[in-house]
Amino acid sequence: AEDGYELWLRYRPLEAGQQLRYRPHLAQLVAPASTPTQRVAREELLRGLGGLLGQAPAVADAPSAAGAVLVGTPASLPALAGLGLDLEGLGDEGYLIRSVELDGRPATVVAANSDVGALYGSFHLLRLLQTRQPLDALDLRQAPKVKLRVLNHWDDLDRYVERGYSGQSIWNWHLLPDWLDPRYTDYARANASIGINGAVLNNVNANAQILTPMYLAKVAALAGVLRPYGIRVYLSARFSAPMEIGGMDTADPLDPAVQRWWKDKAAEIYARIPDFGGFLVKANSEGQPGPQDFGRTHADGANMLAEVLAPHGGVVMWRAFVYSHEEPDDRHKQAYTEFVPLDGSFRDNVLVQVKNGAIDFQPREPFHPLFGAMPKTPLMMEFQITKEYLGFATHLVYLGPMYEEVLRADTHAAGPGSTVAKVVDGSLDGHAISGIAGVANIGTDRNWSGSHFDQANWYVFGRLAWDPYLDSRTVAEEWVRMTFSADPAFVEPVVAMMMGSHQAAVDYMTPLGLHHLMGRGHHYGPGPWVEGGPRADWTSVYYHRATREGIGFDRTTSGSDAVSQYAPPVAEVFNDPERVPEDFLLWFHHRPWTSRVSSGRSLWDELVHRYSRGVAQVEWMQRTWDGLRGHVDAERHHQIERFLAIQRKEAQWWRDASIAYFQTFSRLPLPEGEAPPE
Ligand code: GCW
Repeated sequence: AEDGYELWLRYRPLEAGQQLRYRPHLAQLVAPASTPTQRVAREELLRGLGGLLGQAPAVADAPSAAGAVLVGTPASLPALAGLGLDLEGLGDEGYLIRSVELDGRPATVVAANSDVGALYGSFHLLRLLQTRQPLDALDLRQAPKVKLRVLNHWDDLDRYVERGYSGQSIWNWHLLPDWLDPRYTDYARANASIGINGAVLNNVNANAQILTPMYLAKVAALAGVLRPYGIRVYLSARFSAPMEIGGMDTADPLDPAVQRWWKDKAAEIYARIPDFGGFLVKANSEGQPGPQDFGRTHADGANMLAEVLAPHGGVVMWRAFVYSHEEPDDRHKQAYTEFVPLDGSFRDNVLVQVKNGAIDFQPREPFHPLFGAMPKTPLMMEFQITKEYLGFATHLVYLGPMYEEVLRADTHAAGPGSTVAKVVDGSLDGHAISGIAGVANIGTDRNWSGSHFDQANWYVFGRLAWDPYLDSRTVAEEWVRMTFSADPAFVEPVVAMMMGSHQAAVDYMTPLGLHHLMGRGHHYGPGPWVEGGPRADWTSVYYHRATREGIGFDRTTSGSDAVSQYAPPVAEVFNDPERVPEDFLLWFHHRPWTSRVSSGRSLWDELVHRYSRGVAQVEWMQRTWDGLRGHVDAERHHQIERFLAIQRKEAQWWRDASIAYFQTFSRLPLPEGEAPPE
């Protein structure tokens, strides 16, 4: 059934003409299979090529025919050694794919320095076919630009997924370690196909039980499934674990007994999982325990854990998403205020993991002011793949353009061109480690992500983690071709739907830099009126601050002064209502309803216009998708059509509710041609 289970690895037969074109290049497969990783690479190629070409290539130990494909390392496949391939610079995860001549016969090589590099190259070769690229004169070199490319599962041990909209946790703790669900293998294949090399298995709001022997046995079993695919396992560590499962009465990071407890725990973990990746920690945020409970700093806490992991090669990913809802200062400023003074005091196996924006995965946020502000510390990017604030799994919202916008933003930290991508990949400040994390949107739903199009967000996350300079449109095209159809009459409109979908959601939810207007708690529908009353960190009525005169949160130098956390050239622009990008106008400024914006409209009219534009864009997506019936199987077409209908209904809900609410402040009429909310 076309239920989406196979993701972008469907490997359905190509068009007959394509098969004819490709077969001569893929007649014979020479891929050693003496290690687990080599075996999975060979299996994937046989499965993929067999599916795409209608018949798998013949397997041989050495090339003996035209059209051989050689996959391996110079060590695993001696035939590669004599070809003068330049494997330097590919590191231990990169690969090259090249068309060569062997004894006068055309052949293709997929070569790497390591088995996992060859596995990544195998997936790339398959992608070339899936996207119908020519195989005649290949000369591709790829190496990941970021070292740690990690999914963060917010999965609890009872299989509830915090902010998960695609069923339960795929980790069946009850049946582990004895039953290894085949889904784990398919999960690993999907991740390896896009270069993801780490998975934090449990929620950052961590349960200390995961560190007990019973659970560690289960974690070790999962690590065994993921290992051949180059994926390391990490765990979220609860800072107070020594108290909860260690019987101690403190978790003070400077207490020698606490340090010894963690040292033993690390040894215990590495005895079971020799390639364990390390710990992810959410500390002193939203009520979680942390070093500050004992009068210590984030650096004290992170360094204590880093110290016990270092001898085993592990890292600490310490989250900077720290704020207190009791703190009356602008929440935008809290992480920066706490972390910048600690720059330079972290051990070198600590990464500080920073959300893309300073509030919380809003539909659109300016880049987090910490990027560029901690040059002595490797900063990991934390993106959210699950769409907590973007319509869950129901709304079609492709996150590629949003990720790209943040990665390309210029921090000006070391002069112009100091993009967030350069901070994150370590190139700006010369860091040896670097990382990108994505909060997973994966669950037990047949289609993994809750909707077909949300698979694209998993995909684009992985592709951008590998290369943060890729453009999201190219990635969307790839994904559409692999997942649905390569027919240009289909690809073009569907990519257009995807590329416009993020702006559409911003328009019908939180236009012009508004943010956190969602219903409190669930974060799904509109709730700018804030049920349950104000909260200190929202500094009164949420962040929109609507009044009779105007709307928006004043973060300028005369307001909360969050702008001053950015480098001067950026701060200057954000501080100026005439120069700030209009998409962030009300993020940084409180503006009169009657002030003019660049379209020539008043702010009020522009707000209404953008809400309506968002709804219209969803209607356009519906019409476009309706017109594509027949290009894709009825099963997936139907579900997407119904989901778009839900999105249309809810975009209207967002628009009407928001406009009606804001109108109680502005008391202005709707502009000409705009229907009033029903
Ligand atoms: O986005 C918010 C979520 C919480 C989450 C928290 C965090 C895991 O609403 O559910 O907790 O951020 O990132 O720590």
